[in-house]
Amino acid sequence: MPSSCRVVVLISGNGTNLQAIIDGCDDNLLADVVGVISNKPEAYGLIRAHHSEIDTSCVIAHRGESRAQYDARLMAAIERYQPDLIVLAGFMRILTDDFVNHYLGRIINIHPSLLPKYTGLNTHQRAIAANDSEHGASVHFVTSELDAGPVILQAKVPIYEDDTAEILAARVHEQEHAIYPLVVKWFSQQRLKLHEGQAYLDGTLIGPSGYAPD
Ligand code: NHR
Ligand code: GAR
Repeated sequence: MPSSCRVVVLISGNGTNLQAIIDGCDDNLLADVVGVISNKPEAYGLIRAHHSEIDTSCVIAHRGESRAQYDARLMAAIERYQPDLIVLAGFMRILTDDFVNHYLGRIINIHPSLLPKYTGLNTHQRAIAANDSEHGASVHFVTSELDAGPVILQAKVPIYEDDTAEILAARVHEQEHAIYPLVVKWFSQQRLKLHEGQAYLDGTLIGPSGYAPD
């Protein structure tokens, strides 16, 4: 990445993480969101992209289409932008192994839990139901094993007694908006690498709970 890192963001919904990344890219000129792709035409994140004059595409799943067929169309849409980095930001479709392996080391996700806890969906409700005292979000490299790629950075939040899933989600979201742009910046600075299934920052192995300064 000699000049600015070209970033494509995949969304399905509101796009508040997309917004945080757009705003972060405006502040540091290392990364540039060159395209936003949604699998849902009604995703509000598409409007956010328009407001920032970022090109958008929609890749809607056809009835009866296989996951491989969908992912091939998604890949074609992505390739038009010639990205250096693919960012999943509330993208709600599981991706095939072929897709993930094509972009291995260049695709990251933010997941609303302290991985490896609570992979999959409804994470906030599950953390409350388990009586956990803390919860959070994890940015990780995407690998073919769902939500199991190496963690890059986590943020923790407390869970209080009266929390509902909505209140807790809002607390987690605020932290997501802080950590995701930071990870995009590290990647753009070429400080972040995936090597043999493990994540490294500045050549140092990142531990299982993500980067933590000494
Ligand atoms: N794909 C692979 N291969 N690996 C990962 O780690 C991935 C991935 C695709 C998306 C995001 C993930 C999350 O952060 C993500 C990580 C959707 C589902 C899901 O069950 C699960 C995890 C994630 C995203 N999706 C349903 C499906 O059948 C649809 C659910 C819906 O539409 O509401 O694809 O949590
Ligand atoms: C975020 O909380 C993200 O962690 C989560 O969806 C939200 C998207 O919010 N991702 C998943 O649940 C992936 N399965 P946003 O659209 O406002 O960025």
